Amino acid sequence: MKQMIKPWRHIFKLDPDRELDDNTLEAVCMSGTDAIMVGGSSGVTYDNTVDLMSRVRRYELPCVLEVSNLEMIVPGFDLYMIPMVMNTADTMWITGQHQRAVEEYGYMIPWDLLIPEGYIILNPDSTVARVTGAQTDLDAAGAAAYGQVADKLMSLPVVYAEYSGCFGDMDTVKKIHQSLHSAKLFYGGGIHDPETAAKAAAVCDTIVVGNAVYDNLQQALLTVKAVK
Ligand code: 1GP
Repeated sequence: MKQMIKPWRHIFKLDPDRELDDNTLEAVCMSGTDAIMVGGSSGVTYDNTVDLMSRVRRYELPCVLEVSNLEMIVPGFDLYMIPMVMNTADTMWITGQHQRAVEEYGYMIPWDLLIPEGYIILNPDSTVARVTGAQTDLDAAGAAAYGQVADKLMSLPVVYAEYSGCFGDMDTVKKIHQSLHSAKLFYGGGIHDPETAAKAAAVCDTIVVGNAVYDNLQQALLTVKAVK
């Protein structure tokens, strides 16, 4: 099952806390993207996660949950991505929430379906940076060192360079990518058209497109063909 993520080049990330009409959802799910990731940094609940999952389930593509709080854990996804924030001093976001989740739900966790992600949060103005207390003031070498901690010390299968809301510094992303040995690099942040998609895809394994779905659907859809 975990091999599923290997060839993924493109993912649309949908936020359960944001409205998406049926036509838009259909266009996104039929776009040729490799997977839908359900996740968000605020306002995500059990109810709105179940609702979005069941709507995505009408289509054949993989549907994965990126777990950012305990309330949103819903059974029935193909995979569960588990962020561990590399660049925070707040252990709640490294192992704290995870420990609570295992203590509470350990007996029913489908371990084979879990994929931990080493998150490197690089946009100081993003909600996720604020919520996790991420120390975003990193140069390329500093960010790449976190990538190596995730990959080589912690053996995490995915490193996620997260610029949520703004298009990042591609030199930094490239440096992270070059420093990884086994982990796959996901990049997300500010991809809003084919050009930004191609630039990001050139320096990572998998691009993640979020806001563009809500802001400019037609351009968002074009990001798929730009990288596949
Ligand atoms: C957010 O990395 C994703 O977690 C995608 O970012 O919303 O800026 O596309 P955008």
